[in-house]
Amino acid sequence: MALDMEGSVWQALDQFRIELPSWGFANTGTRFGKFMQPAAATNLAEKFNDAGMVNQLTGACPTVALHLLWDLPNGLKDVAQVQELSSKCGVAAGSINPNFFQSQEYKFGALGNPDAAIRKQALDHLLDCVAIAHKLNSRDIAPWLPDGSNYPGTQSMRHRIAWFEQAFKKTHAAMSPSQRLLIEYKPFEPFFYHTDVADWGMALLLAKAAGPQALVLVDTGHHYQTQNIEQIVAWLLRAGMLGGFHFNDRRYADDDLTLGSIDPYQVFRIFHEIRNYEWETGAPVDVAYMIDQSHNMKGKMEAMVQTVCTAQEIYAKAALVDQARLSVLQEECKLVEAEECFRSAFWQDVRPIVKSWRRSKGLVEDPLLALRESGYIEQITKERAAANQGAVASYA
Ligand code: PSV
Ligand code: MN
Repeated sequence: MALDMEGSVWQALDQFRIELPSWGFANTGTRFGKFMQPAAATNLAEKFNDAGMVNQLTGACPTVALHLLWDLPNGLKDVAQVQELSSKCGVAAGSINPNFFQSQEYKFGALGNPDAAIRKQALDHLLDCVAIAHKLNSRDIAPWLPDGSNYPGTQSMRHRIAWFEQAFKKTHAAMSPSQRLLIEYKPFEPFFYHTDVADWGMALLLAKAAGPQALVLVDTGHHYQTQNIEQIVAWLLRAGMLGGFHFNDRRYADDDLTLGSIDPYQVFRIFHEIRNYEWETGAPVDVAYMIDQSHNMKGKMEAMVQTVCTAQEIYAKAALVDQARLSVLQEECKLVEAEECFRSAFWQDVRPIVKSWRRSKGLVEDPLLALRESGYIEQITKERAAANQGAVASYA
């Protein structure tokens, strides 16, 4: 490989940032229940503490995503507490995620509910998120719309599209020029016949209807088996409509497993698509990399640190693709050479170089080991065990 490997990796890692999800530190799990962990965060202060620790260990996570009802149950009134925690823990508030799936009113939809009063309630919630994001200096508002139906013929899919367009236009009008609306899609769950924003095409059209600051959010777990996610990424890049990612891994559906645990090559292919676009255009792509995982089996802190390290390692591999050579090989349709050029970057063991980058930044060389040796997990286990004992594990 002719590239300056260390230089390429260091440069790539210097600019790589990934956002932590507040909910990944709490006792979340599956629809069927959760295995309670005594060290899980039980309130916002603990979530910020944990996020601060992950950032301290990895140096790559300056922001934490907030889920509105879970983290700021009193809306704007909770902003001061978030600001205080941010400065105490050294992590800023990141994307603001509205919640359209918890309230009983949303049985027939939130922004797409046939009842105008419920649509208004949902829109008011989204507008609150814009105002909260503004106060917190958060750039991205990231709505995921669970709206859908379970039985054919029971809803007008077209009417609901119009309601979504109206709501997003109003939301866009309320945003400041620096804010972005990232529209996330998902094929199914909680509804199983139709989901209003089921794929990237629907999210793209809604974003276009909303206005220029609306973009698409790709959650890697929200695709059908064998779907070519990097191709979706390529199209969104081409259209200038890629806003960000929710990273996780999946085997069957939206499994929320740790990034790269099932298919690291998939993550590499996504990162490559972005880096290839940057190489070709000479301009950095402004996409938000965010984690969206629920750790039911692994320890919350270990899973998060492992995820960040994996993201850094796979991003570093993608930085090793010899773009100039690959481009020539593609032009000449040299299939095996092109594939080997591409894959040889993936096969590289970048871990020693990632370690040397960490050393150069004054960070710990091995964040997982440092976490284990820090005593942090023992400490939070002691502090939080009692509060976690009373938590509800079952869904029924
Ligand atoms: C829905 O499955 C989703 O991916 C959305 O991003 C939610 O905000 C998040 O999960 C909650 O974990
Ligand atoms: Mn998501």
